[in-house]
Amino acid sequence: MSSSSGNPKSSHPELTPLETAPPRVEAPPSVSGGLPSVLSATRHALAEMGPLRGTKELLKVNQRDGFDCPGCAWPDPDDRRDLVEFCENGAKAVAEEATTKRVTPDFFARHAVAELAQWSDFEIGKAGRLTHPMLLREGATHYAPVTWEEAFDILAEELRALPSPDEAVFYTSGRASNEAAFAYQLFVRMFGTNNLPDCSNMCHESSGVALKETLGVGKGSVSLEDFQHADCILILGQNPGTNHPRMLATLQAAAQRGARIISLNPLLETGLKSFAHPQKFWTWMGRGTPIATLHLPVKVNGDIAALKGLMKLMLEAEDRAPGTVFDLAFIAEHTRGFEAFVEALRATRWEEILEASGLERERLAAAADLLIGSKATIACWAMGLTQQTSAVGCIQEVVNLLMLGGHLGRKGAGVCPVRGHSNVQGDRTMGIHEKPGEAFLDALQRTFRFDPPRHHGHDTVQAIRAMHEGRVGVFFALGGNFLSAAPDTAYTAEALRRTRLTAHVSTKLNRSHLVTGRRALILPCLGRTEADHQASGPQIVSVENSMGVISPSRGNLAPGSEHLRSEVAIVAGLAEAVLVRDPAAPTVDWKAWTANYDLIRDHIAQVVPGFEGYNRRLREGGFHLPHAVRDQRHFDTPSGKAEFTCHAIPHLTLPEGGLILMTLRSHDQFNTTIYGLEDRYRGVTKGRRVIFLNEADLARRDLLPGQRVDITSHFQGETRRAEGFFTVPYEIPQGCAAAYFPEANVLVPIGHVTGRSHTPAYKSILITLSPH
Ligand SMILES: Nc1nc2c(c(=O)[nH]1)N[C@H]1C(S)=C(S)[C@@H](COP(=O)(O)OP(=O)(O)OC[C@H]3O[C@@H](n4cnc5c(=O)[nH]c(N)nc54)[C@H](O)[C@@H]3O)O[C@H]1N2
Ligand SMILES: Nc1nc2c(c(=O)[nH]1)N[C@H]1C(S)=C(S)[C@@H](COP(=O)(O)OP(=O)(O)OC[C@H]3O[C@@H](n4cnc5c(=O)[nH]c(N)nc54)[C@H](O)[C@@H]3O)O[C@H]1N2
Ligand SMILES: [Mo]
Repeated sequence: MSSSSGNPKSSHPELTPLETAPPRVEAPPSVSGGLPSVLSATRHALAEMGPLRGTKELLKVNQRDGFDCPGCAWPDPDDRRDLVEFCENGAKAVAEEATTKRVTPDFFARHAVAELAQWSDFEIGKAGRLTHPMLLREGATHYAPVTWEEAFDILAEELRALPSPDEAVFYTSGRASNEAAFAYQLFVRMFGTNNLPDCSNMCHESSGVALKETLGVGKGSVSLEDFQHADCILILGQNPGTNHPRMLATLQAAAQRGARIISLNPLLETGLKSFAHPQKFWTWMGRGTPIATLHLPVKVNGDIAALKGLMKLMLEAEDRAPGTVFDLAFIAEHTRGFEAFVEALRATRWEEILEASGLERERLAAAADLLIGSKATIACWAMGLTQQTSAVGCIQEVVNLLMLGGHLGRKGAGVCPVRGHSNVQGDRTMGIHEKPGEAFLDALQRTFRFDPPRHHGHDTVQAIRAMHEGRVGVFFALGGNFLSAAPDTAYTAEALRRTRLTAHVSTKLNRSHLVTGRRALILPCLGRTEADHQASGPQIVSVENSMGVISPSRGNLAPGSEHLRSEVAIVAGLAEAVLVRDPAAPTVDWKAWTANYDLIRDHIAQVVPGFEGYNRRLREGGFHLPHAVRDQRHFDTPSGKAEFTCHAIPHLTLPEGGLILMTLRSHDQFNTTIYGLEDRYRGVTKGRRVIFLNEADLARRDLLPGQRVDITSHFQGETRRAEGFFTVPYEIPQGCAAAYFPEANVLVPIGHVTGRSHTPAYKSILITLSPH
């Protein structure tokens, strides 16, 4: 197979257009946050919302009576009543949603779908909020307005006509509230399938799999308070300055009281160099607080080797002075597999470690010293680990490292996968999962008296393949931008085109609305910032952050249009239209659920452990879900112990002259939503179609800085191409390259997934370059 992105006019509506002018490139700044953050946030807020709405909204983010930030999943301090937690990228997320611009039926009448596809993702997003349900009829060139009833009828007609419920796919992005997510998965299972792929499949799935196997719980084991007690904090494959800016305030406080912070990342990200809290005026003038004590510039995909190097050094120190490095009591009482693990570690050769990690032994030794000296270590990670070729093994090596020192179920220590979307963790807790657990299904069966399907459904990559093979008639998405977030853009586009109907519940226009099945629906919904008024009065929803804390969220803005419906109301409307009523069977009163979300929460409390007294505790401000490892040092694995595991160092065979490419986020985007064209912390502005390369790699290929290149990816004899990327010389290990998501997604082979989590290996793509 070979696909290419020319980008070129209408023949490739799925791809982002080429950029003809080169971006501006400067040296990256040495301090993050500070005044530039405030200015950037203010500019976005003013441009989208105007002065009044803008200020009002920013003051409501993450406050007890306000809404949960639609940005990332980093937790809020427990007492947030008198604190306005300012965050530049949170402000942009709010501005993007609370914009006063509108995408009306008139907009769709003026712009054909084919024309919109020529716009950049930035331009598409800036068009504004969707206002009406819209239908793209078969063969039509333009979307036209429909009523909600017509929209539900079309969905019911198509869904009921399927030969099997398994020929429908129901995707979820991680912004859906707990209430919407619970109602949605219930509807989908009553309809008869577990085809519930979600953005988690592309995100932290590897963390869930890795942690469940070794520790018995697929979630992080630390709370925010632990950061006040940690001696050492590892930040692995994560760029918090951009993607979790509020985490920098936590890290700053830790650094100021003397905690050591180690960054393992091919890039020295600006947020990890130094941070000036945008709210603490006196630090603006200064140089900020240094964050990372030590930076390890690991090669892309070299983390297993690096972690083994660190653990080998710890083992050598333990051999020299037994009982001083390892927590032997913890290991004996709570773990299994220690001897085999140590044996494998001893057998791992230093040459292999140094070659695969690209790190010097001295640097590793400096980091190992910090780890050895730490009584409480936290390991944080994000996509730099989860989207590698051996992601599950890599995360399990992180677990090994913590177990050696007993850093689990101890104050100031533990695992901290830092989640992406603001409620991605909650959606999973609510049952958005293509492989639901038996206990969860049993609880659904008991509570709602129906037989939920027991066979597993499609994850994201399987869903794309099934669509491509013509085995799916209807693709429905609760949020997100499936086309642009998924791997292998051209393949995914073809997959979507082969369905009969694609339908998206969305706040804003995106490329997934432009590459469709035979028919397509856009169902516009309320966002987090907007007041949700139903028959019983104003509603609150709830979300779970990255540390298992459930909080209420209440929007306060007037809805962007009178035709918007809440996600709960849309799911309920869909269920009423689609599910065939058996008068004898007890059914869900979907209308009552829509009228009063308390009823949904009462049912959640019956099905999901940890949600007893849900409504009461939510109104008291929220609550922590129990966590067996954190609370009781209990490991819910089959053996009842935390498991040491052994993993080989992965070796990728590069093509001649090849590089390994990671795809990542700029400072000015939220996933596929492009806020602007400024990657300020990497010094690149006014353009996104860039590829970051080591100067030696440029020279070796006779390429100049700022020259345009075409990128070819290689996988099992297949090639894929993306054209017209400007080279940017950058401090990145030799042999490695970086480009932005979603521009580079066309290069990610559909079959290139991490072993057991089936996550696309977005961070390990084998490429070659040629002049454009
Ligand atoms: N403003 C903003 N906030 C966001 C998002 C956003 O797009 N914008 N997205 C949200 C979502 S859904 C998520 S999942 C998170 C994502 O948050 P991150 O995971 O921080 O996002 P990425 O940009 O994918 O960057 C990952 C980091 O991994 C590093 N990396 C890449 N490959 C490797 C490797 O092989 N080894 C190591 N050690 N590091 C590597 C990169 O250099 C980069 O610093 O952020 C969430 N928050
Ligand atoms: N190459 C590459 N690809 C990646 C990644 C990568 O690092 N590299 N990261 C992956 C990761 S971690 C993730 S999480 C996925 C993200 O995948 P998705 O979650 O599918 O993508 P988003 O870009 O976050 O979705 C944006 C759209 O969501 C809609 N939206 C926003 N707010 C709401 C809301 O409140 N309700 C509803 N119903 N809709 C709303 C808007 O219409 C907006 O256009 O992408 C993955 N893709
Ligand atoms: Mo994510």
